[in-house]
Amino acid sequence: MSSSRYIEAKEIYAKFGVDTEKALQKLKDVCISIHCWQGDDVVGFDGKESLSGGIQTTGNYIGRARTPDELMADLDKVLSLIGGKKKLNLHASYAIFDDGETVGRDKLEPKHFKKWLDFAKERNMGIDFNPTFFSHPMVKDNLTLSSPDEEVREYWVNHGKKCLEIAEYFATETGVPCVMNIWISDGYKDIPSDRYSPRARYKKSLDEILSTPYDKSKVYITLESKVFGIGLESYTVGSSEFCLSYSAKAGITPLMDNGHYHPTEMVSDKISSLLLFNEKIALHITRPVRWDSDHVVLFDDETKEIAKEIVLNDALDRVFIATDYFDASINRISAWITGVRSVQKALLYALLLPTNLKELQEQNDLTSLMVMQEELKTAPLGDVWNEYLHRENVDVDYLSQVKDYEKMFWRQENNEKYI
Ligand code: RNT
Ligand code: ZN
Repeated sequence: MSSSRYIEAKEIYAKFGVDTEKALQKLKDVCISIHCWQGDDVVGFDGKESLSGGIQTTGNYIGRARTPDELMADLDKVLSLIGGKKKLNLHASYAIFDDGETVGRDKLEPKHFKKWLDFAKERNMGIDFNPTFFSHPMVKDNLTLSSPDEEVREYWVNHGKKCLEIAEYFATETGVPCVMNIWISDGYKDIPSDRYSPRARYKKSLDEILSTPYDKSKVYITLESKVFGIGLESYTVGSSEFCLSYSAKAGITPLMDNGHYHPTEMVSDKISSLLLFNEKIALHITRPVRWDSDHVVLFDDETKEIAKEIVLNDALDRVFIATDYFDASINRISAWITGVRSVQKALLYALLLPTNLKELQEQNDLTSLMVMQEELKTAPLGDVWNEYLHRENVDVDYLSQVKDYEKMFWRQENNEKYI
């Protein structure tokens, strides 16, 4: 039964011309691809190399998942406290090997992800996938697909090809298309003498990876750009211009991570342009604080504005939405949930906007537009949000559950994970 607060909120929104039932219905079907790497600080299982690639997790809060079983258990806790449709977003570095087995990333096979497939299938989820072009001894001089060393470049091309096969396997086995995202951190700390050749080699490598036959109805290849990384401040090979041009030319899907631009550049402003020229686009939703810091996503202005661009342009079925943040300074499970819920809450916020906002702009009634947008900020979104969670059979309060989970582990396992 709906709460009296929801019933009242429904009436308030109706006065704005908004149907809360429709909004709730739409939100139910939006799929969020949940990144697995929040649970273990992006370490992975295929070698336990320390994190490289110009990205950094900070904090030493207890409870980092150290094994596939721990990560899966933590993910289950997260999934139990998030409503809506979900997909699992895996990195190749999360391959699970049999005891004693070691396999190079250029030789990975579907069987190394069978446990993840079973995990996802049991939970009715599709899987998205990412080749891992970082945290590995074959990253030489901070270069992979753009390396002048043919042995290095070839190794990573083979990794990309293997991942494409694995992505198709996930899609076939789950029956849900797999988004395979390519991101490399290749670049230089200081001013390069040649910006052209590394990009030419990256282009060639991508062409080689894409020459692997694959079923385009099953796998969507996305390409993620970036402006800089730690130790890669002066030049990144996979810049925005490179990635957008390559995607357009090769007919793959561009991916924007909202931490990967200059601080006053907004991804919310870029979405409409990409929608005009691409059937599908992809997003990594994160929260950059002063730089690409990958803070936990909050229900903040830019997240709302991103959601607004997706919803008001009627593009919910054209945007692959994934989360991408990693915070090790607070309980990781709570961080995971806060971030995904914030994305969903922002989408609900956008779904509860009156459609006539666009008309006000067309009529140049910018006065009403400002007033309406301000009034809507304090409309009773929280009551509709709680109703959404209630209908999804998910508790509003996740904090106490996360704390209980933390305590339980602490007691039961006596417990290295929480030391
Ligand atoms: C890094 C990129 C990339 C990674 C993940 C782990 O800046 O955002 O998407 O965060 O692939
Ligand atoms: Zn990203």
